[in-house]
Amino acid sequence: MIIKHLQEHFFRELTKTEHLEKIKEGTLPYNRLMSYYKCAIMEVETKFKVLNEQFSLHYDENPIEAIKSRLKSPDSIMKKLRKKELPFTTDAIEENITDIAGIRVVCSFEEDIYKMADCLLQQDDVTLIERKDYIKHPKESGYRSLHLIVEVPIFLENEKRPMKVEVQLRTIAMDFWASLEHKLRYKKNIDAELLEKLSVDLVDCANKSAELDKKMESIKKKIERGKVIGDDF
Ligand code: 0O2
Repeated sequence: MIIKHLQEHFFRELTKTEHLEKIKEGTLPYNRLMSYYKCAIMEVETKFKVLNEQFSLHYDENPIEAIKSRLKSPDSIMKKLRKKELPFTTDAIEENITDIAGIRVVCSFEEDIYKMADCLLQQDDVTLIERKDYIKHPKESGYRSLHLIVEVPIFLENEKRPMKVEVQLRTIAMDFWASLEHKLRYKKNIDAELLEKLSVDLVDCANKSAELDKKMESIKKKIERGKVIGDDF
């Protein structure tokens, strides 16, 4: 009786350890890949910080207000793989999901967005994979931002590895709008009629905030011209 009990206990412990080993084996390549994406985020983030520093030194202006970065969560990765009907493998992740590493660059003015994007893309270790201009062509929701998928090398101990990073560039106003709209998009159990009404209100807000961006930029340009000419404007 005791022997049987011990045998069962031993077997349970054995399967527990085997299970743990299997999980460890499975998560190692995933964790490794995620750490590569983290390195790629650091590389691109540094590029933007350097550009901001240089603009501050040469032109006495800071085109970048904030830089935010995130690694896509395992949950969101799983959802995306399922949606695309892809296997849960690191190869499938790397080949098909381009926004595992995400960087959001928030600028004060629209022209800074294009300036920063051009400066990044001019660098000889940056390859443009895809560009989506939702500022010139806003989404139906009202969403505006410039999206770039770029590939940058990360330098490991014995290897140089190209990694994809999604860069979203937007103004403060675009960012403010997108975070509010994001709240609505992910709100569960919201009444359909209210959802429709709020979506219409948000499109209206997006148009107004685009107008505001334009007006502020035109004032900024007049101030700059005024600085050079030295008279009133
Ligand atoms: P999260 O939580 O920000 O990561 P994709 O689904 O990425 O393969 P798609 O639809 O062509 O393909 O990508 P898109 O539209 O170029 O960019 C997707 C990302 O842009 C989203 O990521 C959002 O961050 C942002 N985005 C796009 N459209 C909207 C919008 O209407 N409102 C807001 N608030 N953000 C938007 P995720 O993965 O959807 O979400």
